[in-house]
Amino acid sequence: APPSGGLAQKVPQVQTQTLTVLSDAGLKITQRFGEDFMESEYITASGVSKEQVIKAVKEAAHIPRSASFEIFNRYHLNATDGLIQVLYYTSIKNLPTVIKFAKKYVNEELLNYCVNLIARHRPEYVNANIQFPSHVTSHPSTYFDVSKLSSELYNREVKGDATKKTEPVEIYSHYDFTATDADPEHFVAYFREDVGINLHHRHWHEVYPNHGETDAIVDLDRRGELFVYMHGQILARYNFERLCNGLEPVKKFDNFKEPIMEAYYPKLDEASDIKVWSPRQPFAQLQDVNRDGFVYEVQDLSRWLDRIIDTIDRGYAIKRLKDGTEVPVKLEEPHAINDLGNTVDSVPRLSYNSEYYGDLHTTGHIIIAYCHDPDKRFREKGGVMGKLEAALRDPMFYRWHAFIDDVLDRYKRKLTPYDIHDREFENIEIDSVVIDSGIGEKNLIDTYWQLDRVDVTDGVLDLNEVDPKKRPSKVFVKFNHLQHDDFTYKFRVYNFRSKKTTGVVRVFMAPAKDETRTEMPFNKLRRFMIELDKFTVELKMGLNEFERKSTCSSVTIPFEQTFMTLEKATEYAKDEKKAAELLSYCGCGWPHHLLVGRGRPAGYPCTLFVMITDYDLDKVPDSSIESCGTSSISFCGVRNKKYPDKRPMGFPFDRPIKDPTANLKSFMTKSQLTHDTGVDLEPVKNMYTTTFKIRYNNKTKYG
Ligand code: CUO
Repeated sequence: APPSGGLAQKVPQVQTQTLTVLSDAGLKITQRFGEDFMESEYITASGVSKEQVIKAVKEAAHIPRSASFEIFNRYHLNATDGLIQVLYYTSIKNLPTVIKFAKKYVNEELLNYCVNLIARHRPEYVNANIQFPSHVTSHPSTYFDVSKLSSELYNREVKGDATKKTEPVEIYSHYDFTATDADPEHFVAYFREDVGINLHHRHWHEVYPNHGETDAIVDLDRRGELFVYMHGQILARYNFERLCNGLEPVKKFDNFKEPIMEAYYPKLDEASDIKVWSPRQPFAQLQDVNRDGFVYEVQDLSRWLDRIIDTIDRGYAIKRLKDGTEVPVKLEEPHAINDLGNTVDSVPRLSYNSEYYGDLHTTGHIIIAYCHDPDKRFREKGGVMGKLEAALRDPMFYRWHAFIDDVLDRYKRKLTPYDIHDREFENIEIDSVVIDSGIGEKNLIDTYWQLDRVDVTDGVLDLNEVDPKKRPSKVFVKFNHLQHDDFTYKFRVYNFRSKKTTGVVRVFMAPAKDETRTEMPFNKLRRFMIELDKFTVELKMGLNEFERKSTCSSVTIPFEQTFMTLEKATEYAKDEKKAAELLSYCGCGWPHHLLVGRGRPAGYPCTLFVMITDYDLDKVPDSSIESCGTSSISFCGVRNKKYPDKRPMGFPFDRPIKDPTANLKSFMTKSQLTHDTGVDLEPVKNMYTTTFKIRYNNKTKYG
């Protein structure tokens, strides 16, 4: 039972709100499963003491309930360490009690984060393929314009008859309600403000947190490298979208004194109307932040940056050991990119030296999030850059991450280019690859808008508190998002070996030309390369003709998974067969509706690149690249297993080639040279490239 006395008096009690997002599907389902598991074999013998629970809750309660919990804010994160450990190690039987107890005292968003984190990591949930509902279903006002909902419900209350009151409510959230095309940045708002990509981003950081004392949660295989790769891929995709819309690629933000031209007015709130996110006007400037008990200095960004650049250039890091001594460590493959990613992010437990290299990435997020009111003289809340679930909405997210990406790419630029042994899979030849979307013309994909709806009942009505006879049975939000036709890749591949063999097929795309309508040299193009798919294929001797559906992509997850409701999650949890089918089914993954970018009405020319590598060399013991899964192994790995591909992430585009003028075609020759200088220009036949078009239709289909 919860203790009485000191703690209870210090912390304000929960305020009851009916029409805001009070109910938390994450918590609800944990309680439910907690009860279910009481009877099951999952009961663990281990547990934590009552004193440990109280200590952890006290620490977490230092963050006021009225605060907007920010995952990029290390003061907030420090407060979660104990609670995460307690939730991770307490027995499943006691979990509901501990959560209920913490809920009384702890900032709700903070607790939600901790619960989600353990939901992603506790073996009991992971092994049983337990799904948790999507954050949008419990917090719709964070993603949609739900302002019409209260008037809708009020009108019913006043005008409606008794029967009407229980009918489902449907409100429409316009997809571009935050600005107009007078602001060129708004051309790509449909991408930045897409609900699916924001959900993916939040989920990714819950799967790969950068803080905490629990190794099982933090010290995950190739975490730092995946941080670099996944965010790099978001940038490549954003740049593709910008080029489709006639905008230049995003400009990195590396001059901390420069005014920020890009404004952002989010018009959304977090969970309740008292936590509205603040806008940022054009020409804002970074300033030291000193408010709410936390201090961040702009100068620190420059200090840490210099130290990181110095480390990359010298090839040695100053590693701090547990006993406090410092030793030089050589930056070597394959570990260095992972360690650098963890150092820049930064993960105190995994950084080379968090005292020396600081916290470059997350501090940037927070300083940008507060630049409109750094000392709180206007009592303003933070901007979206401090929040996982909304940071991608802000144009500054991409400028900041283009900077971070460039810092880490500096290391990649120092690596020896791949030689023929890295690139070639001898006697495997790709004859052709064709994209077929079933419209007659090959190598053409159509895009358009799709009207869909999501069930947010759990997020807007606390069902336990409202009389079922008086509340709508369901609440839906209708919204538009970009969509593309499903398509199939058709492969013809020869295996000239003397036995059958397994290959890893790696599929990428990029814009055919840059913003100046010029073909890009390889060393520029490589950072525009978008991973579309990665899968294994058995190649018999001779000719192999096989197909792969776009819906199988190793990067994306299906719509229903991005928008998983509590109802669906519960249904899956109860049906063992279904749960088994949905192996590794989880909300982390790029939304499938954005597998490819928007294109242009006349058809936007793109480059398709395919490479087949040797599975015997690439495979990872105790992990696997699924043949056609519903999870995003490329962006999220495999739950509680090793990252399933031994190659550096983004291979073969993760590092430059020697000749700065060489293009993709040259990269695909044995010598990698542009001009015939008497050396071998023979093609590497396990690689293939062709062009295709994405045709944008400005019309809406119904989902
Ligand atoms: Cu995901 Cu800056 O890391 O947002």
